[in-house]
Amino acid sequence: MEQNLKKFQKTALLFLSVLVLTGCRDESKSEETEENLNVSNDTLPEFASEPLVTDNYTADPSAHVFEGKIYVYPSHDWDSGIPEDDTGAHFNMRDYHVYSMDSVGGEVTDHGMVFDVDDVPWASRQLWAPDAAEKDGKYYLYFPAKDENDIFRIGVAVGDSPAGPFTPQDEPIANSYSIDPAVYKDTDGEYYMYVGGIWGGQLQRYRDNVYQGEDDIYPADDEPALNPKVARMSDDMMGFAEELRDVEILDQEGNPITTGDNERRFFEAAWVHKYNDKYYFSYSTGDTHNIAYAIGDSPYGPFTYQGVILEPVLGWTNHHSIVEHNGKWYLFYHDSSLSGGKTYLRSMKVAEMEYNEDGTIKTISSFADEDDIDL
Ligand code: FUB
Repeated sequence: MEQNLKKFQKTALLFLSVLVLTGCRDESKSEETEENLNVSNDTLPEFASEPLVTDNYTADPSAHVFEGKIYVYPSHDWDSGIPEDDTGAHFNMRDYHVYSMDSVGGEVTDHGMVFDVDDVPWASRQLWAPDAAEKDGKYYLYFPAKDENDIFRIGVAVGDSPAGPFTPQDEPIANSYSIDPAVYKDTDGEYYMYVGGIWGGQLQRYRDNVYQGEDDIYPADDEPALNPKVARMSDDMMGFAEELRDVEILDQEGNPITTGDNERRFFEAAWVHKYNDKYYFSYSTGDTHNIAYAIGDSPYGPFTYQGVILEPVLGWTNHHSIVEHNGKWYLFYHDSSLSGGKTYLRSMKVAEMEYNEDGTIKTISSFADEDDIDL
């Protein structure tokens, strides 16, 4: 009973802290108050780890082991002065940097800017969360950006080194849409791209892969939630080998997670990894700020919901990647600690991730001690 009360108090404190420090953002998105936050650092709680980089804001870190090192492909946050709105216009990123480290805890190398939005012929703005893949000695950087019609598409840029530079292609990937590409290389050598994000990520504007127009359309609360999408990549890694299909996320009874189940339904930030021959699909729940995960037997799913990998961080968004290096598993994520709580100025961090014996993942907190959260 006492333990339950403590857990409730901790959760309530954390929730309040996120609301206070990042602004109240409710489901209806009607009361956004988080722009131009000026939270002084002495109001911040203690964090479990430090930002990996402090001379740039970095978010949405996608980590991979290439050539024996950990390479990280983050978004590059900056303060562009664009006011906040419900489409996420204040996330107005315009270029990418690539980072690497020999191992977690080692020096982080900034390989510099690998391309700018002006280098992408089809893109107009908002270079959001990228990911990278290697095949046959070539490196592919996948990224979402808005086209001239303000519609998110997925682009690809190609290079000869994991550190870049990368040359963006003239057109986005055919039949691509929405945001947050994540490319998973399966143990049989096939590659799969997962995409999708609701609200600013525009996934709600599509049905059966067809754009329905600018109006946002959501299923009713008791209907299955909008699903992320997956497609196997073509041999040349420049496109899809098949149509995008739904990634189903089920509850333990085998029923689809519903739209109203905000604690568990998919919002954005898909990632897939394999552990003990099982596929783990992890994602952000968005307005409930969790990194959740579900397990399945195929890269296509369906995936059965298991729980939370990372609790809400300081800042509205939560976005991660998972990588194994030197026999340990790591969760790369971001929070807004370095900017004092500005939700669009984030910093990438890393934590070791551990499994329980049954293959479930131990939940991680980005705070040193949630009891210490100082409101
Ligand atoms: O960084 C811009 C967007 O914020 C990403 O695409 C989302 O996943 C969220 O982190």
